[in-house]
Amino acid sequence: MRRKVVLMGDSGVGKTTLARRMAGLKDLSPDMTRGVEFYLVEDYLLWDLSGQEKFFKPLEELALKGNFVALLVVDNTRPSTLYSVKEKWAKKLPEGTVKALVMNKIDLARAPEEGRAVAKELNAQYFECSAKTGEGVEEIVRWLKSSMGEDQG
Ligand SMILES: Nc1nc2c(ncn2[C@@H]2O[C@H](COP(=O)(O)OP(=O)(O)OP(=O)(O)O)[C@@H](O)[C@H]2O)c(=O)[nH]1
Ligand SMILES: [Mg+2]
Repeated sequence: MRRKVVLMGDSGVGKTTLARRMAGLKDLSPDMTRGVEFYLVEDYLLWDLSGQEKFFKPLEELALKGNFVALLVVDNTRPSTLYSVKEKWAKKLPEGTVKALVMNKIDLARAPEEGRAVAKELNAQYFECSAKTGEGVEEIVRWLKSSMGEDQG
């Protein structure tokens, strides 16, 4: 059975780019997601959701159903996107959801320390990566594999 991974975070943080990178696609150049796109990574189905409320809202209930691992994606160059993860996206997750905070776009700037602190607060794993260059992405895939056994079954 394939397992479910849900990508969440504000529009433009790089969810689709990351999903395509994880899926091994050569063409990373994304359009803004209008709803949800699906990508297959090994045995996992990634749900790449729009970061825009108007597209996300109608899908929310369906997207967050069943057991899944959540990747909460932040744009390293935009502190507001870290705030959104903490105050908005993480709050949508059912109690006990296995999750990681992913600081993306580290090719553009050094990751601030706050990311790690927020991850700790949320009881989330912490990663830094660049979906663009691929740096740090393998670690996330490895973690996904190891964490799939940890959820509620
Ligand atoms: N420099 C850099 N740019 C990136 C990186 N990841 C994504 N981008 C760029 O950021 C922009 C937004 O990326 P998307 O992947 O479409 O963002 P998204 O989170 O899927 O956005 P929505 O679909 O609107 O929710 C694009 O121009 C990407 O090329 C990265 O790691 N580094
Ligand atoms: Mg997208």
